[in-house]
Amino acid sequence: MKTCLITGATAGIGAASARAFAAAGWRVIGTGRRVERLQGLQEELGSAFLPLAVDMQDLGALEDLARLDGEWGTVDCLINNAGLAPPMADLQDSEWDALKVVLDTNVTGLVALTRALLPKLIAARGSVINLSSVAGTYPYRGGAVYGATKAFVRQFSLMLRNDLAGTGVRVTSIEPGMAETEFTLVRNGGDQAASDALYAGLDPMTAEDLAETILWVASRPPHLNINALELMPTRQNWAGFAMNRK
Ligand code: 8X3
Repeated sequence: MKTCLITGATAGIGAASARAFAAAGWRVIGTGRRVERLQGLQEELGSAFLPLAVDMQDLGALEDLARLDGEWGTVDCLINNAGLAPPMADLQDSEWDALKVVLDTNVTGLVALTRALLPKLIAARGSVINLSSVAGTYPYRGGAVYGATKAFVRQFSLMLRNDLAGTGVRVTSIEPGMAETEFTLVRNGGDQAASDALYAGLDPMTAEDLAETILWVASRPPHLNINALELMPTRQNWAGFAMNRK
């Protein structure tokens, strides 16, 4: 039986992935900050799920996570899902504390955990699946730091493949557009009405859409590496260039 480690398993794409992988016969280590959410998943998924309270900003906790041994000591697939966006704001109007949490979580924590887990992943000839975003490729106003962290995740994924050449470890960057999860709620400070308004009439992707995709990527045969995968709802596309006339 294979084991995957999913960060940010408390909600959204992470929780849906935990369910999808468990249903496909994987054992799942799920991490997050909200312990009661993880316990709820454990009640649902039973002994196939190991909940671990881990904050991606706590580098010591990430090292401990990578040192897990015994029954849960093997990791065949790392799903770096934990991530968030600061409130939409031009950088000149942004709050540093909010940006720092995002940088620490989306970039520093992701790199630290991946690096710490590589010996296990190499031993397992496993895979790393990183959650980037379309925001890493296509700029929009008010998302400079968020988009830049996701561009980092994409390029980190591609270049990590080079470092891992010959090990059999596969690396994928998943780049979703609009998916209706708690993402927007977190971004806008908990305003459910604003989140509902953003997704209204858009038929956005769901956490389950993404979980199915991630499971599909993880289930490809060992000779096949999906480098990057960009997904959008059919009703989302590109806005073009803005002009600022004098
Ligand atoms: C977020 C994607 O399209 O909502 O990662 O900016 S989008």
